[in-house]
Amino acid sequence: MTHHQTTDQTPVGQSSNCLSAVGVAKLQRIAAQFSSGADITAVEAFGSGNINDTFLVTVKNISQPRFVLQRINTHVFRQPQLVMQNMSIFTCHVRDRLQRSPLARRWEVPRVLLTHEGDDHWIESDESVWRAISFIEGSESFDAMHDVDHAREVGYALGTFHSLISDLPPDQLADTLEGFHITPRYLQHYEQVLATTTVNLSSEVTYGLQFVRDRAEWCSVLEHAKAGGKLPLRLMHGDPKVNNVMFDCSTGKAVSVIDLDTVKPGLVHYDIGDCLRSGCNPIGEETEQWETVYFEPDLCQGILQGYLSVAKAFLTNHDYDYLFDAIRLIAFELGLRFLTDHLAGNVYFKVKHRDHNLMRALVQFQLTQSIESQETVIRSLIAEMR
Ligand code: GN1
Ligand code: MG
Repeated sequence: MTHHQTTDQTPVGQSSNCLSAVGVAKLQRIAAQFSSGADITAVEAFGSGNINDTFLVTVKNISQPRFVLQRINTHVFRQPQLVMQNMSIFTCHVRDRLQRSPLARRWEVPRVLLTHEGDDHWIESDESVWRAISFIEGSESFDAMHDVDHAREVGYALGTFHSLISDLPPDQLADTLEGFHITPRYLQHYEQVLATTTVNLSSEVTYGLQFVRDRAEWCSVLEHAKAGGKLPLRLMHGDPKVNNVMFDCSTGKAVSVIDLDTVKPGLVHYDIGDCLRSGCNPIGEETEQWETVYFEPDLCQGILQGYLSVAKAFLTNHDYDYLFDAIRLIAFELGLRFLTDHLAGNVYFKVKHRDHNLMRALVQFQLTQSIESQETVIRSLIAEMR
């Protein structure tokens, strides 16, 4: 069990002890920019994101004793102002909507905290970019799901998230990460990196290369459906992995989806695929025992039931037709992204050791294979829910 609000991390390729890398005094000074004058009592490293650096700040303030401080990874998010602009448009829209038509249960939207000058981010003298977000008190997140009820709640959370933005026109949000989840673009980049890599082509790497080759043609499936007008461009979360869903500590109900960096135009299929690839892998994406990874169809059914209890209202027949491909594709795509980063020398995702991204790639490929081998079961449980 974890207690983190995950989001992405550090300067590209750096390993994880970001607290000592930045320095406590400097962190306290940056945190004070967002604390509205309240004294800072603690700053600790927080969460397990792969891109940004995340800290939990404790302040002497009874109504809001904690907030989340993050250094935005500007190698990944090259226009951090646009990320913050999207976040503001999103949170304003959802707050307004919830005020007009409240849900029958607790639902929270993270708040962007402003600096003393009223800005939504702070630029340090070393040009690092920082922002602060409210901590959802009395909530927690989990890296793995315990049971089908939990899975239904995760699905409900994603459905609620999509439903609350279904009336916000996609063109109102900027594209803050060009090419994100466009699988054929990742494949193109992979081929470029492969042509010049100096990484040792071990048997595991060779296995990965063959795995990609065998699926290269199919991997444009969602992009083709989008280009052919079958799947509409909508707003998406972009990264709804299972530990980005917050649960109320006392009721055990989902209360929020956090990590709003990649809320932008895209396909809801990317989100459904990402939620399922992270939620239905009980061993988790960081295991070193990649051969034992499997996709659990009961959890998949639970997530989809929860999701569809809300999303049935806006999904089309074509949307259902591409659900299986979405589940298979996003696991494969993440494996491809990890393998590419391994071949490139670990320049995008934070790593703890040299072969970390290779291990992560093998985990996602094993998951993809498990999804493929259960195609009939997964397709029939989708068919039953239509
Ligand atoms: C990254 O940093 P984090 O954990 O929130 C990545 C996601 C991946 C995820 C895999 C912007 O998210 O796409 O699914 O790692 N985010 C970005 O754990 O690339
Ligand atoms: Mg993220």
